[in-house]
Amino acid sequence: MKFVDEVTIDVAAGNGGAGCASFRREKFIPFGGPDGGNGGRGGHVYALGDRNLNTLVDFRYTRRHDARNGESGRGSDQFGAAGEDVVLRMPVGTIIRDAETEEIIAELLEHGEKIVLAKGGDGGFGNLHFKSSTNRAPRQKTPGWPGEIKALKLELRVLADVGLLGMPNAGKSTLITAISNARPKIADYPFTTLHPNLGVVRVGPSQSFVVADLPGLIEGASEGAGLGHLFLRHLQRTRVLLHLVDAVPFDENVDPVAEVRAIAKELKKYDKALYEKPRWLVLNKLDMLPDPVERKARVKDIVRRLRWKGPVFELSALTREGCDPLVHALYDHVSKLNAPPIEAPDVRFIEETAEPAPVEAAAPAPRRRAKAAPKPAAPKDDDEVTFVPDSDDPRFR
Ligand SMILES: Nc1nc2c(ncn2[C@@H]2O[C@H](COP(=O)(O)OP(=O)(O)OP(=O)(O)O)[C@@H](O)[C@H]2O)c(=O)[nH]1
Ligand SMILES: [Mg+2]
Repeated sequence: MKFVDEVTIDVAAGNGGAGCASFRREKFIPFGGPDGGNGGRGGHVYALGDRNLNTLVDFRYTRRHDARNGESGRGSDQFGAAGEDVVLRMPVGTIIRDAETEEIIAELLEHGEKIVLAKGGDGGFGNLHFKSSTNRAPRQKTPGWPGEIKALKLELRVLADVGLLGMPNAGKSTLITAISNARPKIADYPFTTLHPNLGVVRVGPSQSFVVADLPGLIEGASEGAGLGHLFLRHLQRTRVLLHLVDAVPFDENVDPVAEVRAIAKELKKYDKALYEKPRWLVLNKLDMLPDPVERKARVKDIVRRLRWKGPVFELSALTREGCDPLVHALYDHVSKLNAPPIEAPDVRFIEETAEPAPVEAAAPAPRRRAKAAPKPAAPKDDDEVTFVPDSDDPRFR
């Protein structure tokens, strides 16, 4: 399916139906009174988050979405029916902006999240609404209110915990295939991957996180080289970036250190916040160096020349060597950030345990008071009420 992550659409909610001015007319019923009903509400346009969708392609072909108008009111006390609503299903992770002001209207972050994009107009009042004791034959009626019309820009940013970043052929798709359930195309030519692929990594029965495999990024992407750099938006919601590098390039002239620097530069050009996100270095294709001494020297050399301070992982996505420690480290990192904040203890319980004495001392007091002034028994029934004359009342002296 075609992957589309940016579209502009128009939505129009329904207009409210007009109110009706009418009078009851029947044989032998003179002055039947007003019976014109109100108009119905126009249909709303909603957006609904759907985790089963992963592209905005449907909106590329259908650009305008109109809800139905409300029905007009009719005579004989008939109110108009409300217009049918329109529900637009969008992938989870969609950002909805006003196309003119660029202001964010909503972000769909959960499956089933429903928000109103355009509100339908209210129906007008029929003359029945205006009747009163002083105005018994009103002829007023009002037209319905117009529905909202909006031009919207939809942008999809996939929701993933971990993003894969690297030059083409670094082995990003091979890595996501090795650790998750995703099966993207893998080939030894650049730009095999053309759109983001998501994969769920299962660490335990109920422990998992989501990884996003992205197309390759190359130097000059900000000027449009390769596939450009706009797909980097899909990394903006991730918790950590895995910077994959082919540590043993086939071509002797290719320097992995220069490649890492080039990608970091492109990242900075696209978005400073993305550049400052936690980024882990993953040295891939180390199965090409079977000698442990040589391998160690290569890793050390790359890390030293990069002056890399963050975490470094040695990997072979093809043989799956080194994948387990990486997956566990990622899960620890992601689950720590996703964990709900620890709630402050309930103050009521703190007070109770700190001062137990006053509660005991105060306890007998109400019992004594109850003895001194016993409550008169409540009368069971109205018939049983006995009248006790009040001695202060002058009428009984
Ligand atoms: N020897 C070896 N080859 C690998 C390893 N990982 C990936 N490859 C090979 O490298 C080539 C490119 O792998 P991909 O996973 O398609 O690379 P990619 O980063 O997704 O590339 P693009 O989608 O084009 O950006 C394939 O031929 C893989 O078989 C590895 O750990 N060792
Ligand atoms: Mg790929």
